Amino acid sequence: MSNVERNYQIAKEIYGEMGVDTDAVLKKLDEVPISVHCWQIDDLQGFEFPDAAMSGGIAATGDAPGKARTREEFMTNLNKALDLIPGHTKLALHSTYMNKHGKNIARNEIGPEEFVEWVDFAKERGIGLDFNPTYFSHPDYDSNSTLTNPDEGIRRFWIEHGIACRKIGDYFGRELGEKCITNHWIGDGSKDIVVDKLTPRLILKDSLDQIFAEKLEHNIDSCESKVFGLGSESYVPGSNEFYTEYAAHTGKCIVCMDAGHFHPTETIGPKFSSYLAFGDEIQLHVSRPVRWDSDHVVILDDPTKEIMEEIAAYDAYDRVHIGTDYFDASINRIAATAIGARSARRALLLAMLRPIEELKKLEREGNTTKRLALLEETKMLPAGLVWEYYCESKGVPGKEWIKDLSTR
Ligand code: RNT
Ligand code: ZN
Repeated sequence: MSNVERNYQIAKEIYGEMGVDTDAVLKKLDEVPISVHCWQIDDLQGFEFPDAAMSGGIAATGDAPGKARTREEFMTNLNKALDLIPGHTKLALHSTYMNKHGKNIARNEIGPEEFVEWVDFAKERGIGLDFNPTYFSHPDYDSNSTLTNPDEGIRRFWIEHGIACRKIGDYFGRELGEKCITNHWIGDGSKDIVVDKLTPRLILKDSLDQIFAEKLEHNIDSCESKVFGLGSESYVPGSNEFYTEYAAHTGKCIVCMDAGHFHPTETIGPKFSSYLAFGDEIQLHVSRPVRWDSDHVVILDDPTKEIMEEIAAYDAYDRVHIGTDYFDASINRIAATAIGARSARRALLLAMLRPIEELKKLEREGNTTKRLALLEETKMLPAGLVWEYYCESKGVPGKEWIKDLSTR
């Protein structure tokens, strides 16, 4: 018996005394998909415009060496990162990771052909795919005004892009036998005071109606809100209220909540149950807001734990879709991808290891003292031993992976 296995047996016993079956937890933990974003590997550069600057309220800061410069480097580094991430994984792509095969294809003309290699890759690795239209970082367009643009020609371009992308999502879902979530985020908004906040929202509503007109069997659309962003400090038409209303009234999409897109003291976990109460699904961007930045690498912090606790409390694993979203160019990008995704799954494990039934029972009985006591007592149980065993049993390195991180 290895040390890791021996330690696990001890942990299993301790959790067992609390009424938690660690074997069952690990089986479930491994099945719950976490959608890992691909764009930490190259600071969201993509392959469409390899030299273009990013624009549209999105910025990766830092000068760590090792940003992937070619498709080959990108794939090598992505594989290295995925090798460090246990559990059922989906990979979230942006449209800019297309392969134009040397042709001149505009963003509103893309189709499955530009993503064939990604489907092959996903099949080989046994992972799912999620998708994101890229309504920003286009050298010819102002990213602050896409689906809300009063210019019909420009708005048409972005609507066509949205339509093209969800068809690609449908192709992913069909090919891989696991539904694709196509997430729509726009950076539209205003730096300064806006008097008419209604008109852009009416235009956005019409754009979404056009994008979502066709029902697609293998694709789910989500719309990601933001309260403010870089260059949209004063007004963002795509707010949480807007998309929540849109989803509720049309039933054509679900809402995506990014942990960094709310007021700085607001966390997203407590919001989930309001959506679940109406039978709605939700997409998440697990991220880490720091001051004005919404996208630091995910760590095992309280808001992340709270997100997973809320999912585990309602057994809502198939209704709340977990995805990550962060980009930090100041540290090794392969490691960053792995750190964030591992931390997200670690938070999920911690949440699953709580004696949820017992806690709910105490709550129903009104024993709030014992509820608090139990919550506190469970915090220092040996979850780390369970994690190490989980990694070993999946053939993914446990904490020893950090030995290889010799340089930044
Ligand atoms: C931006 C949103 C969005 C992006 C990705 C790259 O504020 O969070 O999800 O980070 O689409
Ligand atoms: Zn996001």
